[in-house]
Amino acid sequence: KNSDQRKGRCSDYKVRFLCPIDFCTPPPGCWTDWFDRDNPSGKGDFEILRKLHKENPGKICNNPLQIQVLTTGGQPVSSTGDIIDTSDTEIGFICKNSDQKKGRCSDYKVRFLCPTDFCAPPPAHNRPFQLNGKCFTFVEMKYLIELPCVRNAPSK
Ligand SMILES: [Ca+2]
Repeated sequence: KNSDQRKGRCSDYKVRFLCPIDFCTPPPGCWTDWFDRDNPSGKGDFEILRKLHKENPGKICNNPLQIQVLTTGGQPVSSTGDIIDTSDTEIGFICKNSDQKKGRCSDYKVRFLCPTDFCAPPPAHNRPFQLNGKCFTFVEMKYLIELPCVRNAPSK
């Protein structure tokens, strides 16, 4: 406040903030769906990658790059005050009820960032399309190039 200063005026300041890693430019890849396989009713909330793999074949890559965890209500882990046992891309996520002062973990969901070779094919605007009998596609979402037209299998 200017009124707090002996010289009657503050200097002009600027600020910046350190953000969590998932705010920063992520490595190339794609996020899986959210998974919530367990509830904290037993020993805790166990969102174990090995079990998620078994229960959701083909839905999670074998070598995730990042894990993201939220409560099932969409709140960040830091908002719950829970002590987290494990949260990584090898084991997955573990919150043990016995670690909590209140005796019980919140219910969490997890998702994983997978490398691009696991991700879905490019979106529709990258697929070839026909115009006036010629075939084109966009490259790098910028350049329009002509392709030899490939005939689809004849319909019956
Ligand atoms: Ca859960």
